[in-house]
Amino acid sequence: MSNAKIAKILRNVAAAYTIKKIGNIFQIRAYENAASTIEGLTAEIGDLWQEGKLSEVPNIGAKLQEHLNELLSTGKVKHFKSVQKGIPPVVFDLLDIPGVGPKTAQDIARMGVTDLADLRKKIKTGELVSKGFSPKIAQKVMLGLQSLDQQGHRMLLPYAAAQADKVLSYLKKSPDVIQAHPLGSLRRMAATVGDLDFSTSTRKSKSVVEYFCQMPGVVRIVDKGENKATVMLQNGVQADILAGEPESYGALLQHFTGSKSHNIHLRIVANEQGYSLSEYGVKKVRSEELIKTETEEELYHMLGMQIPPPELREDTGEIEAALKHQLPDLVNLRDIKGDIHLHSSYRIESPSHGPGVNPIEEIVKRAKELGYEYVGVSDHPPGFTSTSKEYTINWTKERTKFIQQLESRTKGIRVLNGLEIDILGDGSLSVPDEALAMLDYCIAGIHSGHRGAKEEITKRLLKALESPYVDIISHPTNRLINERESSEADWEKVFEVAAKNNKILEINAYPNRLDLRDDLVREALRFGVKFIINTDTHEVSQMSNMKFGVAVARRGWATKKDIVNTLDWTSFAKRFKIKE
Ligand code: DGT
Ligand code: CA
Ligand code: CA
Repeated sequence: MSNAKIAKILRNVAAAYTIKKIGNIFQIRAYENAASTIEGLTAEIGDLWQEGKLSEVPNIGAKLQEHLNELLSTGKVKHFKSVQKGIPPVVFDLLDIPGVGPKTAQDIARMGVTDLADLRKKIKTGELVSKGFSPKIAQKVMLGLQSLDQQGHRMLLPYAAAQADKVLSYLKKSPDVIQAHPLGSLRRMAATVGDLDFSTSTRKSKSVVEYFCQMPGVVRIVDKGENKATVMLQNGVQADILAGEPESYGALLQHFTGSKSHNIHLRIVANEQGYSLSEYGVKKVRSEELIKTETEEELYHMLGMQIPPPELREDTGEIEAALKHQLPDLVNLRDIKGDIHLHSSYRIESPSHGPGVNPIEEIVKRAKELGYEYVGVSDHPPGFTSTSKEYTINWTKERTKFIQQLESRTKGIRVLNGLEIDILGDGSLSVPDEALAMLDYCIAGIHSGHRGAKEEITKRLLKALESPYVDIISHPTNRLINERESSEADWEKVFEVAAKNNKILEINAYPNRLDLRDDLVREALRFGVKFIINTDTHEVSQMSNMKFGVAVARRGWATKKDIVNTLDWTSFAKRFKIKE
């Protein structure tokens, strides 16, 4: 059972609780949070279950573990069934439409709609409206249906990487395979990946293709030729292989890395120089003579270019820059000196935000293992909306003391005291200034009303950027990949003010966020905006997601000097006005 399927089952339970008005808000949130967590996992939940590691997954409590155990061993859960009893199944399909909640879904079901196709028809023909359904809502539902179509089923990058690793280790076991690489959008580190692409260098293309098709987990061979094949895997992932001779492996790597638009442009450049490029090698157009390109480097050098890092190969100027030998020196994972958006299990009383799994001490230990010079814990504080001002101030005081004590007895790394607070509906902050003044740094983010009008979102962000206490804006667009679109805002204005006020925008490395998006990173750089790459970890193993955030920065053409957590401790402390 795929992670997406399990997440959907949990969301259905949350919806059923809401529809039947059973359970409380915390139970409903628990199911929703578990679903989001599972969607963002790198590993298959079924694998974790088999390895007895369900308890290590954040947001999955004891009761839920029991339910998942029943689900994965029997295929169904008695409790889920009883909760959903009496609700027409179509309601749960309708909930997949963006913008359709339990109430609208029920209204639509009551009109006799049987499935999504039927709904589409009944809106188009006007049947729904003629039966008394609100024309305004019908129009909204239609838009939702359209964006549902566009969503498709693209994999999150870390998930794709983990699945590709399995295929790759299988390929490398074949004695006929000289080299094997995962290519396509995965090598370019795009935020989502449509299908997996593999290249192999071999003297025996046909037998390698055969070997690939016999891989455990292949449920269907979609297409098979002499040197290539496409298969469908058990987990619903499609994988392509392209095999070639070692002498022209460079051309194969280049071709199958893409992107398509990069390739098309590169072929034009090659033609202008009298060459013809293809996945099979490089030829001189006149003589038809094949030129050896064992490596990708040889191929690009032959064209008189620098080698564009795969992350840049989207034909957005990298070919021109490479021809002029003016490619930027992109930031690298090894440049990163700290991670300061991390959630711990420190006592929080915030009904809308979940805590992390691990105590602060474990986070610090992991940060040391990663070789960081500093680490910052940024829990969600109790906000104005849930508690009194005095309570928040006292809570922050106590936590500050706790972290300062931990810092004073910790060697080899600096431990920083931060919080991730909310930018409220009117742009004000969820925590009083007296509390913010105690912190080493403050991250502020929008955590509600993401679908607000462009002007509203812009106003909220701009107001937060004017606060002297705010250092960083977390996950600025608030998109959740495959779930929620980016909020709309006047990004140019936001970037202009961020740069002017010396504020930092976060590149959030969490798998289904990767936010600020790569295209906006590039735009923000033009305004001189600085970034920080954080993992937004809720369980320590997620601290390894840093590389995916770095990939976003690279895809946005960012260099080391654009990213503040590449600074060493002394410079970082100065930047944040923290006592050294
Ligand atoms: P995806 O799978 O949608 O995430 O994106 P890609 O980039 O992995 O695309 P895919 O799997 O269709 O193809 C892999 C690479 O093969 C692509 O990045 C470039 C190359 N390629 C595919 N189709 C064409 C084409 O029509 N022309 C050229 N020149 N290259 C192509
Ligand atoms: Ca692909
Ligand atoms: Ca492909």
